Amino acid sequence: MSNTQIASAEVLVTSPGRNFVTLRLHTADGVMGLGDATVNGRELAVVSYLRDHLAPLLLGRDAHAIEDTWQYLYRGAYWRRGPITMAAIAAVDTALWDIKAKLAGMPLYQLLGGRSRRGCLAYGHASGADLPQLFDSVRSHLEQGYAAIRIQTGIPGLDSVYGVATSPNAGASRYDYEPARPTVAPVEEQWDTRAYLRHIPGVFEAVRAEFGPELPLLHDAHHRLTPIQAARLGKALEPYDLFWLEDVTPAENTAVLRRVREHTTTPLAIGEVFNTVWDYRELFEEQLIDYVRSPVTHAGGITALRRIFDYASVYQIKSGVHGPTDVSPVGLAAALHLGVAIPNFGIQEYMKHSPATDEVFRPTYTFAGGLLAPGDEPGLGVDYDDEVADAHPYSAAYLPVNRLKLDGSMHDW
Ligand code: EZ4
Ligand code: CO
Repeated sequence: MSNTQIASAEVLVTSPGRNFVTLRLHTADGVMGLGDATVNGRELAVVSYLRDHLAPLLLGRDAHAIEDTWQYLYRGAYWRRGPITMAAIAAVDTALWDIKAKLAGMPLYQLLGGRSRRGCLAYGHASGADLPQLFDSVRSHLEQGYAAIRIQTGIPGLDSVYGVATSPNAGASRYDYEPARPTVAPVEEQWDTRAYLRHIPGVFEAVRAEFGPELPLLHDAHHRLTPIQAARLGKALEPYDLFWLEDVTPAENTAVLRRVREHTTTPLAIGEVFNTVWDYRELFEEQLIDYVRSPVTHAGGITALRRIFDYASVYQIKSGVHGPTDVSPVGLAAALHLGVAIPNFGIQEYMKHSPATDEVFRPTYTFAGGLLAPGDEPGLGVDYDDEVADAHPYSAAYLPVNRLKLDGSMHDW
């Protein structure tokens, strides 16, 4: 009998261009598992939760008991849900699945039911301050092999807008590459909803005219609209056949999506800031959305996200997992193992990590023919190089905040 007791739990922080929080577990026999616990802009809160509160509880537990450990940490906290708690539980759960798959000698997707598809259709982020820059960015994504593309553009009258590269040729320092900035306080951006609503339909009309009807196109409204504004945008974009319109309204009040749904057949995606299946209950049962945005990292791990996807499948709702750079290669690998296995896979966001990040985590997933596929070695197929990681110490960074251009009021970013 091998000794599968958890013998060590280390909380690792590295910043190869951006911050990542990683949990590394070892069994007594030396089998290693990794979990991603990165919460963008609030990283050290999860470090403390894991290091001060969960790590001591894990030592001596059987690494095989994944479900029991999940329930122990979730019910045992008493304080349920919340991004910090659920990211910490996600890291433990993911690391335990990594260990179990290594002990089984199989890539993780085999334990999740086996392969259902060759790979996960991935979408990339094209952006431009104006149409010529946007078209260049779309072309460059097509050349890189993307078969689905998110479109974000500058808005006339606004200096900078979510998701748009400030300098399209700036490589790894591009704004759409990394929205968090290493500043002591959040950068303040300006917003004007009327200008945005006037501008966006024309952008999609131009993109369709240039690139044709076939290419799947997506757009992220990033929680900025009221229900009736969101309904208007969804309706205005119908002629351009979007794959989805994301986060049209702030995520707390999911019931407002009834109003949006009444007015438009543009598919809706939401959930990158959700933490649990409970956030989705009303959305699923009333069929108010088409895609689930939760990543493994922020929704309590593989155990919890798989349960969310199964529930979604009852309503023909599909996965559309969040894949920005702040979900680490560990979190992305976990999503890909789930993505190739589940019956209701939809699409996977793929923002690509920096070369420095991939040197730390050495992911074995591949991107070819528009599809992302998990590696075939036992476990998640991700590693952690301490020497490279330690050369990139934590550095405080924040996501921007938004103020209305009109009068400086705080708005949703
Ligand atoms: O703003 O990951 O769809 N992608 C997004 C991201 C989020 C960041 C927040 O950490 O909305 O760019
Ligand atoms: Co988003």
